[in-house]
Amino acid sequence: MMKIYFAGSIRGGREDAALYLEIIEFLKNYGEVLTEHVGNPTLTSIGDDGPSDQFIHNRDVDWLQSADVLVAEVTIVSMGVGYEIGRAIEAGKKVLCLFRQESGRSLSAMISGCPDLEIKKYTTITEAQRWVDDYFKRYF
Ligand code: 6K6
Repeated sequence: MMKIYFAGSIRGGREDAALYLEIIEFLKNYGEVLTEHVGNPTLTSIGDDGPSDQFIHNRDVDWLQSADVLVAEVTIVSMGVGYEIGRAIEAGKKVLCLFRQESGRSLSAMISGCPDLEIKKYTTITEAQRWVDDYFKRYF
């Protein structure tokens, strides 16, 4: 079964957490999602009651290395998501970035200017699902 690493902001801000959950649920149609916690609505951006940061980092990098594909929701700016994208690309993983157009934000040039990933802009969750479906049909 395909392994999917979903990335979304945690300490960068949890405003889109409900959206992450919907994307994760949809991704489960295509494989195993290694990072379900990213969509957990009770997870706040404070997060000082879990494992150590070193544990989180090492575990997440291991998961990323075992994944076939990284799907990242990149609307909310997150250092962790940016870092995961960079490491996934270096490891030769497929990377799909989803960006919410109506946010009024503009993506970092280090993401929008990267030739090794695909960025899809969307407004509704249905549109995001269509991009995911299109991507997985093309590559897997
Ligand atoms: C920390 C804060 C709140 O909850 C926690 C527990 N932390 C994490 N658990 C699992 N993955 C994490 C955690 N913190 C960051 N990540 C990874 O980095 C996830 O895979 C996300 O895609 C990304 C979010 O990074 P930040 O910089 O927005 O936290």
